[in-house]
Amino acid sequence: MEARYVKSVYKVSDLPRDRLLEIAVAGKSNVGKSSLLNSLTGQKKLAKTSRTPGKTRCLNYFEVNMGSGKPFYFVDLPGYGYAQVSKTMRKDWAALMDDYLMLEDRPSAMISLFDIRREPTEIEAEWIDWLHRWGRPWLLVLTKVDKLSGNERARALSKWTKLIGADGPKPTPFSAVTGVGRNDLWRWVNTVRREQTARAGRS
Ligand SMILES: Nc1nc2c(ncn2[C@@H]2O[C@H](COP(=O)(O)OP(=O)(O)OP(=O)(O)O)[C@@H](O)[C@H]2O)c(=O)[nH]1
Ligand SMILES: [Mg+2]
Repeated sequence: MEARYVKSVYKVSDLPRDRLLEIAVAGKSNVGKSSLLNSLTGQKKLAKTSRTPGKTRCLNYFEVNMGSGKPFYFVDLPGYGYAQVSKTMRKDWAALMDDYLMLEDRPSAMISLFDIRREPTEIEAEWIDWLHRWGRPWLLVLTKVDKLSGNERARALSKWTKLIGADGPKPTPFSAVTGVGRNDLWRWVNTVRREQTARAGRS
């Protein structure tokens, strides 16, 4: 497997036009989006990670080549929800994210990240409702599970499972530190790729 940085997109008119499958990674700033991509690809420095939240202001495209099948993109989305950044910056991100998520043809699928230590709020419930209505494949990933004990982990997992509901995908616990959840994520990504190939073959 090979992964490489392709480009940073600041406005939707600059999106790549090659129509490759596109899997977006979304979540609050500091939740571990870039760390997850580095862990999945086994390249520690692929996506920039930072202790300072809110650094990423654009969509970062990474092309992944699995050796078989078409290459696809992982898209590292800008993290939302940090008060430290200026109002103008926040407005720019929100506009970019809105434009991107309103597109008819992308992303093809979404990995939505939440810190397993945080209690889900109304905002998370609304986001999950949106994902249900969205109609494309999505997965909810609970990050930083290495920070919790087994009991705490189980409790958080059941809370999120309930919030997603029986008609949604099971939440996937993940740690960029221990590698927990990596295989589950790859399995899901490959299912999405297979479904996409099958759909393309039919049309
Ligand atoms: N313990 C632990 N720390 C993690 C994990 N994933 C990320 N971190 C840490 O959390 C911080 C933020 O991680 P990033 O991957 O940069 O988060 P991000 O979501 O890309 O943040 P933005 O780009 O600002 O939106 C870094 O200090 C990481 O080392 C994890 O699974 N376990
Ligand atoms: Mg990041």
